[in-house]
Amino acid sequence: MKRILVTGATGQIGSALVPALRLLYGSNNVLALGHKKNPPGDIAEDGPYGTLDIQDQPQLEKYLAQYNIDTIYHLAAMLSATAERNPQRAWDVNINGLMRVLEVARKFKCSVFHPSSIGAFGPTTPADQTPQVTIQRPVSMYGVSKVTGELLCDYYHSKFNLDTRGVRFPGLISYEMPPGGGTTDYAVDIFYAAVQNKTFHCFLKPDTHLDMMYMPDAVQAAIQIMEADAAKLKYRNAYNITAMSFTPDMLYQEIKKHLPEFTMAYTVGDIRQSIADSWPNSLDDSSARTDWDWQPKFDIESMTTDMLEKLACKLQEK
Ligand code: AKB
Repeated sequence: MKRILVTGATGQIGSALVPALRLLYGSNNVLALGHKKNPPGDIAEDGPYGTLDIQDQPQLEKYLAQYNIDTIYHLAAMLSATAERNPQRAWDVNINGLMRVLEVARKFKCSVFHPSSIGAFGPTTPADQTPQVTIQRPVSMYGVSKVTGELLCDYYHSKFNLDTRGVRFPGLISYEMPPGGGTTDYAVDIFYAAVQNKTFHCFLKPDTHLDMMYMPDAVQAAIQIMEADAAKLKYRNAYNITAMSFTPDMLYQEIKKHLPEFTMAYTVGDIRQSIADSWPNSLDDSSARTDWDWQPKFDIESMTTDMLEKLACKLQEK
C-alpha cells in the first residue's frame, strides 16, 4: 500500500483529494499537512494531520521518516491573483517550496505529484486547442512559477531519476472548500451567489473563454497519473488536461436553466482580467488521453446540476 503525504491539504484541491486518497489507500496511509492547527472540516479527525511551513525542510523530512512516506502530492502554492500581488512571496512559496519537496523526495526516494496550470502559458501561446508542447512565455508571476516548476520536475527526473508527475489544471470548480486568490475563482463564486439568491458581480468579461474542470475529475486525474505505468509517461513536467471550456456568460446561462431568477452583473477591471486574457481558450489534452487514459466525466451541464445540488445541501447544513 502507498504511504502518502499531501502538502496544502486544507486548500481547494487538498480538501477533496485527501478524502479520496484515504478511501482508496486507507486513512492511516495518508498524512495531510496544512498550515492551520485546527483546520475546518474532518481532515484532522479522519486520518493523520500535521502542520507544516513549506519552507521548513527539516520538519518535512521528519514527517517523511516518521510516516515512512513513498508518495508526495505537493499542493501548497499561491494562486495567480495572489501571486501577482506579492511576486516575491510567490517565488518563495511556489518555487523554493517545490525545490524543498523535490530535495526531500530525492533523499527519501518518493514519487512526486506537482500541479501545473493553464497559467503556464502566455499571450504568445496558440490560444485554441493549445498543444501539449508549445510556446510557454507567461506574463504573470504565477505562470513564471508554474513553468519553472515544470522545468524542475523535468530536471529532477532526468538528472536524479526522480518519479515526478504532473498535470496542467484548468480552473477548478468545487463545493468542498472555496479557492483563494485565483483568476478562475468566479466559476465557483457564481454558484454561491446563485444558491443564496444574490446578484453575482463577475470580475471577468462575459466573453472570457477559459478551460475548466469539476473537482471530482481533477481528483481522478491526480490519482490516475500517479497510478499510471511509468513507461507510458512521455512527459514528466505536466500533461495538458481539460474537461470543458466556457465563458462567464455561458456559465450564467447554464445556471439560469435551473434558477431563472438568478442575475449577474459585471465589475471588470482588476488584474484578473489581464491574467485571464493571457491564458488559452482551450487545451488539447490528447497526450494525456493517449498516455494514461485521461477521460473527464463532467461537462458544463452535469457539473452545473451537481454543483447546485451539493452546494445547496452544504449551505443548508451550516
Ligand atoms: C488560478 O486561477 O490561479 C488557478 C489556475 C487556473 O491555475 N485556478
